[in-house]
Amino acid sequence: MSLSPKELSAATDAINRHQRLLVIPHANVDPDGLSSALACYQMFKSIGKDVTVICPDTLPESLRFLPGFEKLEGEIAEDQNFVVTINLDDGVEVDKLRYTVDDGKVNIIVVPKNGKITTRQITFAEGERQYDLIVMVDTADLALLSTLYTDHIDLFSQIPILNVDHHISNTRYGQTHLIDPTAASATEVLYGWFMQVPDWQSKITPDIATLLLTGLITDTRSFQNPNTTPRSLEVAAELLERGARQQEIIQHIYKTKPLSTLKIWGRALNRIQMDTEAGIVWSSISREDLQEMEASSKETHGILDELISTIPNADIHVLFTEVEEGGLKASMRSSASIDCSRLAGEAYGGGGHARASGFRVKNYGNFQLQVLESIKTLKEGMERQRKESEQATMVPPAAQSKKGTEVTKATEVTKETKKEIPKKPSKDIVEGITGKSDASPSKDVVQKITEE
Ligand SMILES: [Mn+2]
Repeated sequence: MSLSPKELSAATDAINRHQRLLVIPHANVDPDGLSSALACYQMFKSIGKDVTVICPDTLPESLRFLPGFEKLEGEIAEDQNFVVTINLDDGVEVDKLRYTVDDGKVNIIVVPKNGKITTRQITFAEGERQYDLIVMVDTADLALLSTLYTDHIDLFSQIPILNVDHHISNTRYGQTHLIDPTAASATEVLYGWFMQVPDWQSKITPDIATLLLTGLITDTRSFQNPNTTPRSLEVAAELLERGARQQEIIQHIYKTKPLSTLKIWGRALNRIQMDTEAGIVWSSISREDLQEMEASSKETHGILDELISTIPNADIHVLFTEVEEGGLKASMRSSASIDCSRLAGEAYGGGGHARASGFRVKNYGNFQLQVLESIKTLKEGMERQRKESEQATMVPPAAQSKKGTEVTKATEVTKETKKEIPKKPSKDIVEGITGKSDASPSKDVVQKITEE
């Protein structure tokens, strides 16, 4: 743990000195971000704070098992009240309060019971903000909040920020920092912090332990990634002792897929086609398939990896998906002998990396015929590349320079594959977000006034 006692106590102070906390993880939220935010929510609630916890995306349905998931709000309610104060001196009493709105003006009508109210008794002020501390978790930079930040820049510049993270790239925005780049997950940082505060230690419930372990398991890909340290394993063991429900996490993160996803995978695997001579394996999902399975085109994510592991011996693997907005999208992977970025570019103006690329076709009459047409075009492109490399091996200098580019591309590929693999359960279900803003305090006040 590379956090100093000074840093830890500064963070604890920040929490103790504030009351209305706003907890936010990064957008494109992942299990570590969301678990960290929910763990903060539960811990700070239990010590008597008012806490609002935000999920900057549509709620990922696959993480609904996380304790406190239903507390997540989608929008920052940024009501700043404008307060009109009437000084009730000279024994003036108020009988009624009304307001009217007309011609773009609000008239606040104060009916005195006795006496008279004059303009001299009236003062104005901007009311308190709804939050007095922002707790950012797992977020290397505020820009990663995307529109949640750009829509509320004032809020982020006026309210102090406590920045809790484990990314080495953290830009240290905010006033108080709790950043430990040696931690495998943001939840590991949180665990170290919570354990260090005597009053909080005992408040790590099995629910909070489950949240903290979720971040640790997912950010290390079940302790497979090199960021796993002896400390991470210790933390995991301690969390289990504190009642973290490890089986529940594994079940929901790694073993649960919606029925529609399984059906659409089944359809794709059933449709595998192969041209052994050309070295192509492909499959296709039409719009009718998606409708029939009640699936979305996003659920085809991951099928390509499945194709590759099912039939590894091919030079390219392609998955064609007819997308909702019209046209088709092709995702492609290749062996080292084919540059599939070039293949996609030459054929349909697509692109990507040497071993992972894609392209789109907008206009066609029949999807299945277009798939066959595309396969034919790709085959021609592969043929060209094979001929070229045959020629290149016969001319040493050209071959050498080719080798050079091959190497740089290979490094890109690793990055690309890494990018595509993360288990980021981004589902598109919006629920209960819009309803919540209705409950904002300002509205309550208005209702009270009208009732009277
Ligand atoms: Mn993380």
